[in-house]
Order: sequence, then structure tokens, then C-alpha cells
Amino acid sequence: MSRQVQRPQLSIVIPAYNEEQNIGPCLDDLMTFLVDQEGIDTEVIVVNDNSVDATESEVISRQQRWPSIRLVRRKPPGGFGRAIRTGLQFVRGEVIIIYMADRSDHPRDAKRYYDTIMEGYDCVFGSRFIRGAEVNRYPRVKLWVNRLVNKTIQWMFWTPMNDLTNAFKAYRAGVIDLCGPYRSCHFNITLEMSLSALISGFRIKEIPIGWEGRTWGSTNLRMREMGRRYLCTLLMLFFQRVLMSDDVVAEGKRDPGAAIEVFSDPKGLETADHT
Ligand SMILES: Nc1nc2c(ncn2[C@@H]2O[C@H](COP(=O)(O)OP(=O)(O)OP(=O)(O)O)[C@@H](O)[C@H]2O)c(=O)[nH]1
Ligand SMILES: [Mg+2]
Repeated sequence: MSRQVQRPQLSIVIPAYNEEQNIGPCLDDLMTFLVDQEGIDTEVIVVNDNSVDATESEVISRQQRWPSIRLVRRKPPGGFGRAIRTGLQFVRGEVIIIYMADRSDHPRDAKRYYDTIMEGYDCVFGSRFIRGAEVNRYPRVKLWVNRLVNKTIQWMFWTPMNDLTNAFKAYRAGVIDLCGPYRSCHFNITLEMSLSALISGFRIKEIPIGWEGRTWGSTNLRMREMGRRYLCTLLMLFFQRVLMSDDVVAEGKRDPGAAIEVFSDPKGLETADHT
């Protein structure tokens, strides 16, 4: 007898690397609020990338209380983008949120994302830099680089959205299917996901969010190593937008079941089957 897996309302992908002190409270806060309090049928997929600490056991210890917490272990090579891409292969929900393990994001914003998608939007992009946002402990140099990069993106893509490099965003599952498969291996996936949805013409809402700088552990984002990767992704999408936006928009609207294989049977009659 085949086991029917019911589709959860919401899938949350959490990449985690050496977050033993953060991942437990992160899951507790998220599940207590979304599942126990708000009653949203939520699955969480934690993607552990060769952590050398107790990240995995912290996740496993929460699975008895919340069986919809799933743990995915990747083989090397690691990388933020690779972890998100792996997580996206496991999701089953209609709405997908990318969420950080270091407790920088707020569960209440995840709920607001979910509600906004339910209103009819395809994507929700949180911004830490619009009225109503609340940001604490943002490292100064990083903030300066962030503002410069996002200003450049606004100018290149002619968009008012001003925090496209932040990973914490929500997408309807269909958007991920139509814009993917993604190729970025590192933090540049944040741009690949957000900008490809933007240039494909999906309905996106930007809302203010809260953000907390980490209080335990160390950053995995090495700005010097990431610069060339961000630049490459940015230029690729910029040229797609400038030189072939008609194709990009058409791809975003395509019907995934549009191709059929045609067979001819022995009687000479043609039959068709969906691929
Ligand atoms: N699986 C996996 N997760 C990662 C990897 N790199 C980062 N992460 C996770 O991705 C999230 C964001 O990484 P951070 O190191 O916090 O990067 P950041 O937010 O730019 O840096 P901070 O200012 O320190 O917060 C965290 O939950 C990390 O545990 C990786 O290579 N693999
Ligand atoms: Mg962080």
C-alpha cells in the first residue's frame, strides 16, 4: 500500500552550518509560533552542511515534539547556495520560505509572508531598510556594502525593492519551479532567486521585517570571496533582463505540462501521452 504524503501548507528551508547553540531555539520559536499558536501546517527542512558540532542532534531532539521537522544531511562540498538548492528538492508545501538558523529572522514575519502569499502574491520580499523595519546589531561595514550593492541593483533593475540580497523571502512553489533550477553555490543564490522572480514578472510584495545580528557563532559570509560571485550572478541576470526579457517573461508563464510525447500504435492511429 502506498503511503500518501499530504502537502503541508508551508515549507520552511533552513540552511545550517555549525549552529548548535542557535538551531534549537530557532526551531522552538518557529514551531511554537507557527504550528502550536497559529495552527499552520508547516514542515521545516533543516539542511546541515557537514557541521562539526551538535547541530544535527539539536534538530533530532525536536523531531519528537514536531514530527514535521525534517533533517537533510549534505555531502561535501558545502555552501549556502548548495544547501538551499538541496532543501528545495525536498519541499512539499505550496508556499516556501527561506529562513536563517542563526535567529536573525522573526517567526512573526514568516507568518506575515505566508499571509501575503495567501492574499494572492507570488513572492514576498522582506526589507530591513523601509519604514516599519527593525534592525539590531547589523555589522557596520557589512551594512555599508549592503546599501551600496542594493542601490546598484535598484538602478540596474529599475526596481524600488531595496533588500534583494537578504535570503529570508517567501515564494510560491510554482515560482521556484518556473525560475529554477538555480545554479548558485554560495550566498549569490539570494540574488539569483530574487532577481529571477523579479525579471520574470511575478507579483512581488515588499514588506518591512525585523532582523537581529547573531549573538552566538560566527559569520559564514566572507565578503571578499563572495564579491565575484555576486557580480557574476548580477551581470547574468542583468543581461537576461536587457537582452531577452521577452523569453524570460514567457518562461515564467509557461505551462509545465505543455509537452507531450506522441506515439503511433500498430493500427496507424496516433496516441499521445503527457511526459
Ligand atoms: N547548510 C549550510 N548552511 C550555511 C552555510 N553557510 C551559511 N549557512 C547558514 O546560512 C545562514 C546564514 O549564514 P550566516 O553565517 O549567518 O551569514 P550572514 O547572515 O550573512 O552573517 P551574520 O552577520 O553572521 O549573521 C545561517 O543559518 C548559517 O548557518 C553552508 O555552507 N551550508
Ligand atoms: Mg546570519
